[in-house]
Amino acid sequence: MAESKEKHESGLLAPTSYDKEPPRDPSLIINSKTPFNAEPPVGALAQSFITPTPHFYKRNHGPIPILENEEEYRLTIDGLLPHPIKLTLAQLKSLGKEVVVASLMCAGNRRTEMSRLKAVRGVGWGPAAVGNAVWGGVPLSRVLQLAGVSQGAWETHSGGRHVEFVSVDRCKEEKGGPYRASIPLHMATCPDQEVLLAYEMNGEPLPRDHGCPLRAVVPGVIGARSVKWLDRINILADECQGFFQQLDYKMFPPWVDWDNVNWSSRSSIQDFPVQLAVCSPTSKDSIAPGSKVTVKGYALSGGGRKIERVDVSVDGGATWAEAQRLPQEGTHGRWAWTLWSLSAIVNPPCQIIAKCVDVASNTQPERVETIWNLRGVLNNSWFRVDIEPPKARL
Ligand SMILES: Nc1nc2c(c(=O)[nH]1)N[C@H]1C(S)=C(S)[C@@H](COP(=O)(O)O)O[C@H]1N2
Ligand SMILES: [Mo]
Repeated sequence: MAESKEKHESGLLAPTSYDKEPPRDPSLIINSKTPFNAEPPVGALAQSFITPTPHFYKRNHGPIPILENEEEYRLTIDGLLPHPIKLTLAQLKSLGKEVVVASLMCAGNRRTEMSRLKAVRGVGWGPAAVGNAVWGGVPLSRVLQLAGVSQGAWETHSGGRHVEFVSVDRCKEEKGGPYRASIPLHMATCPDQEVLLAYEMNGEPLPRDHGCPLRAVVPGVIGARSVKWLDRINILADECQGFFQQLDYKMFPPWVDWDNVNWSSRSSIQDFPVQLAVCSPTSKDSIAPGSKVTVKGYALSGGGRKIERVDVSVDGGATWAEAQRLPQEGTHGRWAWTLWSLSAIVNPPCQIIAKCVDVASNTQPERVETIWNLRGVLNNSWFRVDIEPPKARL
């Protein structure tokens, strides 16, 4: 089909069908095949501070774009600029590489758990729509400065201006148009926010599933704003008007449903809240009463807030102990998750519960009921795992 060969200004091709998808790790749990949405078994996550790329969750809204020739790639920067500018990958790389260790998390992480209470719309996700990677690329603030958009000078008194990332993938929600999303201009121009235009993931060129050749990585913010396969960046007077910014990824109270939802009444989500999961044991592990187990998991918070404390109960909340936060490898800033563990004697049947607090003393809600929302986003309620003893042999 000629259409499937349509090349965008960036040199990226956007297939209309799913017959040219990249190979994927067979251990991934597939939540939707087309578009491809998958997460690793949750137990794999607590095994390493850096999530190996094959195990990193994959969240897509259309077929994966293709770059046939790296030299043809062009990133356009446009919008309110007096003249659009175009940059090759080599030009972007010549601006100097920075490395940021940052966790990405989908706003739909733990959606399946929320939908058990009452159905929500959206792809089901377990607790592994999150990962921590080493991203290599050029700081967005540096690229914008080159384009003449610097901190302060371009901001209005009321804030308001945004930086929009536009891809080429064909999304149903955008009626076949590309995925796009925006972040506030002050976030994009501030070097301390460490927003990257990444061309490397875990020391390798960005793989196709994760945005080859160039993606935004917006640390501390829901994954939806870290747009993959960048075609262009627009400086806008206002927020992006696309589906994923206006009609999705907003948080509503539990009493709002599809018959009375008013999307324009709510802000689009940027920073994610404090979140955690128990990675092991899982409810599939039967454990003999009196066994010593190591309870392990991840915890993270948005906006660069580190984790201050992780509390664990192995008796359904009757008693609590503080988990040990694991020392993290190498140099990293404030955007990475915290892995934690606690050894305890368990007496199944029992419920393991974990909850955490970030450095701003933000806590997690005890019950999912209090934060149920129609799109099933930001389920950060206390994490509960029911453990059964082995079945008695007859
Ligand atoms: N172009 C494009 N960018 C995108 C998406 C997409 O479907 N298309 N999905 C977003 C969402 S919702 C998430 S959670 C992250 C997932 O990134 P990953 O697949 O590298 O884990 O990418 C974001 N960027
Ligand atoms: Mo997402």
